[in-house]
Amino acid sequence: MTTTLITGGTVVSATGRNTADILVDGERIVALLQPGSTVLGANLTETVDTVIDATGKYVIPGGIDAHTHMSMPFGGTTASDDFETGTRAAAWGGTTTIIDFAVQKFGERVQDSLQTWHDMAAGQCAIDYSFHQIVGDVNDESLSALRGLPDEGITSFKLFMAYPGVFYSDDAQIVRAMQTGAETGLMTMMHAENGPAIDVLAAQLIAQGKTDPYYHGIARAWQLEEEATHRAIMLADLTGAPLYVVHVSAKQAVAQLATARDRGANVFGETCPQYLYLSLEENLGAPGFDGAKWVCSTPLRSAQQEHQAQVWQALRTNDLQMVSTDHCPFCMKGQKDMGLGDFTKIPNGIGSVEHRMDLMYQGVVDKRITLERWVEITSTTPARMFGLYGRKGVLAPGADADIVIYDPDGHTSIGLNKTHHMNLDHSAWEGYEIDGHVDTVLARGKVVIDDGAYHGRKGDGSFVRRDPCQYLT
Ligand code: DUC
Ligand code: ZN
Ligand code: ZN
Repeated sequence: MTTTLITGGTVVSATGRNTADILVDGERIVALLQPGSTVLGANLTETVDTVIDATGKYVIPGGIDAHTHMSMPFGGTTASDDFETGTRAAAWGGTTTIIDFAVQKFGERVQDSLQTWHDMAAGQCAIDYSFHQIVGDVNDESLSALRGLPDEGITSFKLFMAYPGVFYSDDAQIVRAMQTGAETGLMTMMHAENGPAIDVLAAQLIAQGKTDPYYHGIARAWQLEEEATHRAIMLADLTGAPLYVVHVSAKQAVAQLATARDRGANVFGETCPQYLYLSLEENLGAPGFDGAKWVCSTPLRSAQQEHQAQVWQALRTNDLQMVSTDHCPFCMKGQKDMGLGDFTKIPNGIGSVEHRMDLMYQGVVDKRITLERWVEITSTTPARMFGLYGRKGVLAPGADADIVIYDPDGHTSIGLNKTHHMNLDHSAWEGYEIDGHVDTVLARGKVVIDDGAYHGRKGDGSFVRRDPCQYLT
């Protein structure tokens, strides 16, 4: 077993920071020590295999991105990152675990879809991974299959109130699935947008000749996110299901979640970097077809309506608990351009898996969140939310040695194809400058990123079985 000592860094957790050395043996952390500690009279720096000097840097638990879609089939095409390229890019950005979505399509068995995702990921990943289960066809058979998910190490499933005819579940299906989830100890994850209403508005806009990417954001109006969020909360209340609302973007949806949480409901919400930084006007409304880069759902919201500030505030006050990416990349050429002349045909999704840790660190620099909250919303809470805490999301003896050494004096220019590692012909984040830098990444004890180079291999990452949500009694 290889031993590694990370010395002199500021170890940051969700609750505080202090100077400590971290001793890693093989894949696990074995001790946090006073700097310069000796063991049986010997200085550890002389006895371990590798010493990493983290002086002047932050040492944090590896990022956990709980919402990615590698190789996701969508709108007649497939997300451009597969498990190999997507997890390697994640590692570059300081993310050491992803939770992706196995997709049950209409007419398919849940078990078969899960097996398909296992087959796609096995032996391909640079970092550890797990799955949520998308249920795209709620029926007696799929509900029965949900009951078997905990035995597979999967403790969450996702429903869609959007995309009629594709992934959509109606209210009757949602109630039945939530009842099953509540009985089985599964977290219900919800894409909360009123899909049938969106489709009416979208068809009307197209008929009026309003075909540009900008109108994607008009069709998917905030009222339809607020309404669906409210309905999901009420159905969760009715059935006793814990609820996790994905990719929250509208301030009105945030308010719905806050109200439910204030009365003690087991309701949680995530947002994504795009809803904190990007907007309907500037991005979806970019000249020509460029706005297609930012077509994702829920959509970017209007800067004039101040959604971004409210979403940042909700992150600060824990009305929203965590930040995932909803990484679902599509190239402009050959994929997004399927929607030239009709925004409804643009595949929905943005690629961000590489940039989440940096983009959220910029929130620390800009004084929107604290350093500890950065760790909490990107690692510790995702671990707790999805049953990984103890093994992931924390730097403590016994935990996996998933460790990021982050340089607050470094700099990251996010940019063009040549300077990111996602399988994308553009960047939705081109031009973003970050006042910090991911220096070194250890994934289960192995240095996978250091000195601007990737040292990992596909197959380094393994499937991780999850416990139920650790916020629930
Ligand atoms: N939203 C996206 O932007 N892409 C994939 C699916 C989704 O809900
Ligand atoms: Zn979604
Ligand atoms: Zn998604």
